[in-house]
Amino acid sequence: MGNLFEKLKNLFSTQKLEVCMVGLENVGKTTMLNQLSMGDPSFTVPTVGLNVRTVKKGGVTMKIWDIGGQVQYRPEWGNYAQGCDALIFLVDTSNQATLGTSKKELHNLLDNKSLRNIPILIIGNKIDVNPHLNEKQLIEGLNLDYITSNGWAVAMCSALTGNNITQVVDWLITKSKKQ
Ligand code: G3D
Repeated sequence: MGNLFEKLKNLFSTQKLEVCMVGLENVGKTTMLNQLSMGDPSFTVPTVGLNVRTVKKGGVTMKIWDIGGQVQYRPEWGNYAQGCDALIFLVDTSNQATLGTSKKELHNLLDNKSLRNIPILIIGNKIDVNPHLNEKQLIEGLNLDYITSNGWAVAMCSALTGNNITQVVDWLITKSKKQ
């Protein structure tokens, strides 16, 4: 009986996920948000330095916060990330010159103790541009092996062409919660 009740509860409950998406300016966050909500009657709240959109994927209602990447917005990343279930950190793989700054900002963000257990998806974006960093170079360049308390994964994709976006969606779905 208990088992049946659990099954019925699961059937009628909705899965939800709140995601914070950050990264330096011009890495492709807004393009990614557009790509994720393509074909979805999504709900947008445009604000200066911030986009929030609700999209539904694989039965999961996802609220995605796209936070500005300019220097003045970076200290705010942690405040938004704290209330989220998952974090997306975008990097432009075609711009090796900004990799060091991305590394610094990622580790600054994760120094925040309240983000210790939040799962992170590192997106190596713009792989349609050549040359671009490969996954190994991205992992080394961002010192990801030093991130031990957060579960992290890497997805190499192109927000512009949609290449490998399913990898991003699949990762997000696995982080959803029954409500
Ligand atoms: P941001 O929100 O992180 O600041 P945007 O970045 O989404 O505004 O993207 C910045 C620029 O990068 C845009 O070009 C956008 O089209 C481009 N871009 C985003 N993702 C990709 C990608 O995967 N591949 C390529 N080739 N370009 C991408 P413009 O010219 O409009 O400034």
